[in-house]
Amino acid sequence: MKQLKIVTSVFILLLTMVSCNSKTSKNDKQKFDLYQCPMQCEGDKTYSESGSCPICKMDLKPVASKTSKVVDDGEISDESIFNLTSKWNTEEGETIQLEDLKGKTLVMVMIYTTCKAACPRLVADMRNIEAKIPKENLDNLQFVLVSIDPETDTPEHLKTFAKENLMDGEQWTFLQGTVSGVREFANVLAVKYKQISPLDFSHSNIISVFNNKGELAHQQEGLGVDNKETVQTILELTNNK
Ligand SMILES: [Cu+2]
Repeated sequence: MKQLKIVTSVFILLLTMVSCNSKTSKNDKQKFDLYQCPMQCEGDKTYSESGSCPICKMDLKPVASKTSKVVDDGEISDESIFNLTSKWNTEEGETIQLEDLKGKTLVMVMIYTTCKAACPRLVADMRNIEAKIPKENLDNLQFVLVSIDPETDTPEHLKTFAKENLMDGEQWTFLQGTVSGVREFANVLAVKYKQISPLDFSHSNIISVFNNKGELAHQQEGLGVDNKETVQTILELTNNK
């Protein structure tokens, strides 16, 4: 009788192990066999087979699993500014592409250093936003000022401007692009600008926040406007890391 009991226990134990095993491998398989609508028509809903979304009819795209979705897969979406291949010089004289800023939340504005009217106020708005961000969030954050006058705003000019305005810290970056690169970037931001005299431009006043994948998260328009929502967006994006 005792022997039978032992045999039965061993048998049950084995059975449990086998079933556990098969369960694990099934889960593993599932991890790589989930599909989701790229437009997320039904939110986070996933499908076990490839095909098209029953709502928008777009091709379902494979998603590994919910957990691995959160992990940065290094992919850049169509909406990302990191798709722009233009080259930029920083105030430190380095040449970069926007993609080099990947991984940080970006607060971006277009200005030119010889502006006497709006830009000093836009710069003040940027500094006011920065002042509201706790120090520990700054590591995940970059404030980027893009010149709309690349002919005048050389790296040396930008560096001087940065020092004069006490924006010489790590969290500040100034960019000089090419005429076409600046125009392209402005179009993405919906910033309009026009040269009205050799040293003067009329321009929109927009501060844009991008997530660490270069996708637009928020824009504030105007001078000296309430930056509560902008700060809130930045905090959400930089707390996530
Ligand atoms: Cu200006």
